[in-house]
Parts: sequence; structure tokens; C-alpha cells
Amino acid sequence: MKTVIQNIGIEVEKGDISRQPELDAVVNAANAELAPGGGVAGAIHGTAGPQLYEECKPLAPIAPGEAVITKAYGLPNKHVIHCLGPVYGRDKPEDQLLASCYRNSLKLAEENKLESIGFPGISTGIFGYPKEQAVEVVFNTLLPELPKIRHLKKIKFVMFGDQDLQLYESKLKEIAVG
Ligand code: AR6
Repeated sequence: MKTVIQNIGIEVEKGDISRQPELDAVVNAANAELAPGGGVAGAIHGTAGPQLYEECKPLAPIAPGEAVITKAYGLPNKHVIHCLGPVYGRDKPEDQLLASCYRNSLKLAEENKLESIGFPGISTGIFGYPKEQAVEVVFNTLLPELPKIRHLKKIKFVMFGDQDLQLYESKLKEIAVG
């Protein structure tokens, strides 16, 4: 599903974040050490190869809400933006830390003059953030950022499962109508 808001394409699609050749950057749901892990981080590091972790090491550790940018190596993108989401129930305030992830990722994309970026559902896997709450934070953060954007033309949310896809699609419909 796609919509255009303030000249920026907002897309929601089911897929694997490590297989998005048309995007300049993909966002990694990282750990503090920026090391290969499970879920998104496992897929991203697995496809990028060991050079990615070598570039990451001196940039770590990062704190919840922070983001850093690297090259993408074996991935079909120019860059990876690594972001540490909050662990739900531990890192507080969760909503503000999650919002910072998305805001800081967009900021890095803009600073690097990227035209497209793909996000997974940061914190909604191993870190346990309830998906219904996370999607609210994502769009409440995204919409006020759109008027500041100069370079990005496409922002894509890459959802792994059907439940996530439906949540994002209904939110996007709500926004497109409202
Ligand atoms: N593409 C898109 N989405 C995915 C993919 C994929 N290949 N794989 C999983 N998801 P998670 P977190 C979904 O656990 O909660 C790692 O081990 C998944 O269904 O990757 O921020 C790191 O090293 C879920 O909805 O990220 C950290 O230690 C969402 O992406 C920790 O997990 C995020 O799941 C980070 O946990």
C-alpha cells in the first residue's frame, strides 16, 4: 500500500528488510554493541557480511533512541542506519525513546542526502514493544517530521508478518483519509 503525504511516498509492504534493493538505506533494529544478533540484526548482518560489524565496532555502544550510519557492504543498499530501540518495560520513557529512533534515523538519512529509507518495526520483536502501541508512536513521530524533509522521496515500512502489515495498513489508511 502506498500514499503520498507532502510529496513524500509513504509505503507499507510485507517483506524482508535485508532484501530491499530499491532503497538507499535500511534501518537495523540493533543491539547496543551493534553486533550481529537475531531478528532484523541477524538478517542485516548475515547479508551484509562481516565487514559491517567491523565498521560498527568503533561506533558502539549506542544508547536507546540513538542511531548511527554505516555502509551496507553485501546488502543491496548504500547505507545501514543502526538504531537501538527501547526494551519494553526497562528503558523509559519507552514511547519517547522509540520516537527518537525514528527521528534520529530520518535525520541521518537527510544529512546524507538519501532519497529512500526502509524501516522495520523497531523494538517490536525481541525487545517486546506491543505492536499496536508502537505503530502509534511511529506515525505520531513521522508526520511532524515530513515538513522538514528535503531529500527523502520515499519512506517504506517493511513488515515481516501479516499482523504487522494489517496494523500499518490501517494506520496509513486513517492518515490518508484524515
Ligand atoms: N525483515 C523485516 N522485519 C523483520 C525481520 C526481517 N528480516 N526479522 C524480524 N522482523 P527484532 P527488536 C520483525 O527482534 O525488538 C536483535 O537480536 C520482527 O517480527 O529484530 O528491536 C538485536 O540484536 C519484529 O516485528 O528487533 C537486538 O538485541 C521487528 O522486526 C534485539 O534483537 C523487530 O524485531 C532488538 O530487538
